[in-house]
Amino acid sequence: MLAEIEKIVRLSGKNVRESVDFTVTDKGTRENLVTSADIENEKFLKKELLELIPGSVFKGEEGDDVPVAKEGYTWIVDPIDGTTNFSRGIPEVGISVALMKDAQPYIGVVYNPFTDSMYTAQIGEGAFKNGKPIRVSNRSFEDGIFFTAWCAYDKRLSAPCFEVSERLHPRCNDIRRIGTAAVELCMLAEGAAEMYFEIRLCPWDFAAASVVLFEAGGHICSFGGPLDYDNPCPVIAGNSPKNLMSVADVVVDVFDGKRPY
Ligand code: LIP
Repeated sequence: MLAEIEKIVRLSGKNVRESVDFTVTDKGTRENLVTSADIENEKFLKKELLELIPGSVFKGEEGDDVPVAKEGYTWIVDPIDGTTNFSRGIPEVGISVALMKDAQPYIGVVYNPFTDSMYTAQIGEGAFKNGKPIRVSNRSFEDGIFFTAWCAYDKRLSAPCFEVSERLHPRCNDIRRIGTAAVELCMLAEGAAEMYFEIRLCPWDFAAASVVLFEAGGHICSFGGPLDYDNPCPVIAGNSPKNLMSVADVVVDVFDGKRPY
């Protein structure tokens, strides 16, 4: 099953990489963009993945936001994670496909077609990048790279997100903002970075990468509890429980222990 999903995602990546005359519109705010390539790729992935598992449910960012099935298989798909990057020719994007089994994460595939980086994982079978096993690093917080963002889609939340960065930056090695949660979380899985925080992500941004990171020995959760695979939620991740908690403690303090939405 994983090999067949990888083949479909790789083919979709070729389509995205070769997309040139795409149109760009927004989804309500000037920062929340969608391109015709996103929409076309979601249509392609929906057709191929539903044919792969007849009777499965498809949950996608561009028009297919349905509940995860409590029993059986559900696809959670972001056809282009990092749409703003893609729309500007910044080659940091991830095609993200998760397969849930009885509402639990089962398989995750994240592919950057511009760097030909294929991250794959199945629960209990390990995590891989281009077929080679990957594992989180054992770096300390002080040596850690912290991936984060400042809530471009809802700038009322930007100030506290910057406060989290301001409080953590002196304690860690440095901060990065790549612009695609799926790829950033996979970079934690391969040991390129150590901590992650975003105050508001949708399930299709993190579902596939959460399987890759978990199978690579990483840790990921939401604000004081498990990830929500049905609704937008905060996401905190780390290469170790200690490093994850060092981020979570600051996040909880800055947001007064209350999720802002
Ligand atoms: C994006 C995420 C990114 C986040 C953006 C956006 P999209 O996904 O991957 O990390 O900061 O706000 O949600 O919208 O490009 O699929």
